[in-house]
Amino acid sequence: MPVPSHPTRRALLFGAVGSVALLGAGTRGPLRTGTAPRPVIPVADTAVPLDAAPVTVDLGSRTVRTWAYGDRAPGPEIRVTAGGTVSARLRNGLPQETTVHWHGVRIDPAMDGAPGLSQVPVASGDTFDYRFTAPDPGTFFYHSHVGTQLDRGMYGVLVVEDPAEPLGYDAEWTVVLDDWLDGTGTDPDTELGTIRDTPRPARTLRSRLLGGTAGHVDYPHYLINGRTPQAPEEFTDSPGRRIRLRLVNAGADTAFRVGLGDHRLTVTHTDGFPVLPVTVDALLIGMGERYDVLVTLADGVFPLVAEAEGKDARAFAVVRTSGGDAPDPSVSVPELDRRLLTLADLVADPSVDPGDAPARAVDLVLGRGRNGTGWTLGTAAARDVTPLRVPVSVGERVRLSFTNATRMWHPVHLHGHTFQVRGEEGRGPRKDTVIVRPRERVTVDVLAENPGEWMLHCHNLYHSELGMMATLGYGDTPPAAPDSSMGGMSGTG
Ligand SMILES: [Cu+2]
Repeated sequence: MPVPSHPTRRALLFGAVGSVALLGAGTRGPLRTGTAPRPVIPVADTAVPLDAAPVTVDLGSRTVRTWAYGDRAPGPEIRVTAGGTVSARLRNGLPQETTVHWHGVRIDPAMDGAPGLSQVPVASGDTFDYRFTAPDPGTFFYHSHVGTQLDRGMYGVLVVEDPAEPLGYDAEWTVVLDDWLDGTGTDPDTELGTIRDTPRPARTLRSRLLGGTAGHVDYPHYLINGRTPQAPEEFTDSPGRRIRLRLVNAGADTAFRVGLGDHRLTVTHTDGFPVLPVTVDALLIGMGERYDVLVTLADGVFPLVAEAEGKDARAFAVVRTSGGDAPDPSVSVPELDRRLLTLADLVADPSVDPGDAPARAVDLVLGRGRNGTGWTLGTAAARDVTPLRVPVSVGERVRLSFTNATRMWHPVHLHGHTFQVRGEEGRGPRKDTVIVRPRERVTVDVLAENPGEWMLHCHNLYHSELGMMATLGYGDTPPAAPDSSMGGMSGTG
């Protein structure tokens, strides 16, 4: 059994037997390392339990009442080998309906968890079995797609392992970033009401890197793997070892600038897909994005910091390869202000770049609603009209251009696909979530290989709930019946 990297996280192995062998000592695959054994449950062909319920979770320095999958957030880490089957049983113990969305996975629409579009939401007290093939190796995650549930504790990581992993590394750590307010005297539904009713907040959170307003919510806590900076996650290994960090931003309204004191980061993947490796000091990760980086560990005790961009606060963890005191959570990390990864740095590995010219182009606008309230995603002529139907045949490419006509950045996410970002000279990474800053225009090519109706939305949860949500459809599937509440992230209002 592997030695896990998180003391309290449950890792669940299932699917192909190869995934178990990959993690076994003495095999080609990397070991997971850390401070204490983590239970690993080999459950070949057995569903992973996702028990959505109100619980009390321990954030380290305090406990809070929230909703989560099991007794902590993040929920169970699910691992499967590419080509294998993910099988998870959602039991809805919440007082309202829910779904699970498998973010970034090229998935059967019926398993995508888009409420009111591809799935009837799972009622309180009911059970739903998610079962699908995970076609691509990489770092993914799962989360509720109903209402503001994502901004409670309703998320977890899905790692799809490559049976022929080309990267050389000794161990891997999962690093999940989150912004937290639930159970601290407020909750996400209360925040949603405030944002809806006061488009101009008293205190403006601004970021030069994000080109304007950074977010709406000044959260009381920012977390790495569900821990506050006062009681941080501690990753331990040995000097000289090469570690793969799988970074996931599961936040609702916060971009994080990530750096590791006295180390550089070699970026190898974004949103699950490989890029030509690029070495930087820090990177910016928006909600819904993932980055995989390699670090070679130095000798000492180091701060792993995720600055809540524009919010004057941070998430924090400790990386330890020797004895000594842990750094203070407020320690200065010069790497954060050195060479920062940009989108222009990222070029898809040639093995995943689709290349061909698109058959159709669709220009989309990220905008504000009438009178400056709410948020929209649509065409210039009809900014808040959905669904969008694209007349392409399966196998053709669609070019989507996103123009940001607002004063705030938006991480735009497409379900069921990854897209080729078309940056300078047409080069860029494969992604499923891409940051579009104010006044920026970002172009992506989508291979139309998964016909159906798919959600296309801002991954700022409050923007999608307030209308920055569209559906994109192609193929023979007829448009979904309009749902009166499809303007939000949920189908339920
Ligand atoms: Cu947005």
